[in-house]
Amino acid sequence: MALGSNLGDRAAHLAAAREALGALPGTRLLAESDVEETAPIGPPGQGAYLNQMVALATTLDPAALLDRLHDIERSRGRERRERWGPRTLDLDIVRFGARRLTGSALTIPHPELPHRDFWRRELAQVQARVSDALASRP
Ligand code: A4P
Ligand code: MG
Repeated sequence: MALGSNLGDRAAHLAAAREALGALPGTRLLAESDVEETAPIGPPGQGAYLNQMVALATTLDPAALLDRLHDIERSRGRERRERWGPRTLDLDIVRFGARRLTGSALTIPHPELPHRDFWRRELAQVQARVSDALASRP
């Protein structure tokens, strides 16, 4: 999952998202990447983003997870105005195991993954941390 914010208290939005994701039914937060500041992609005149990626284990299916993500975004005051416009909180499903979905409501893997260096960096970091966490389990 990718977390992004470029409006308001960006760090607080990401922290609230991590907490809300870990509290979803049948869901556990496995690992998180570092938070990084990135230049905005999209219409000009918006502020820099804080971005982060987290790994979840969940029994929710992708559609149910997406509904929950929208609830969490709304709880942080997210308003949908323009594509790639400024937002308090954006939650995207970047990968869902090995699943592939194509549709207007949900495309997995996320189509922007190949185009965003910061996502690929964060994904590699979070995958390494999931492996470390699993390897150090008693
Ligand atoms: N949707 C389809 N596939 C997915 C998926 N894998 N995960 C649908 C989540 N949602 C998915 O999203 C529109 C619709 O996409 C959702 O309702 C869902 O049904 P949205 O959040 O309303 O609109 P959006 O975010 O403006 O569009 P989109 O296409 O999701 O854009 P992205 O890729 O999320 O880009 N710059 C920096 N530096 N960092 C960022 O994180 N993010 C964006 C948003 C733009 N610029 C950025 C960043
Ligand atoms: Mg989005």
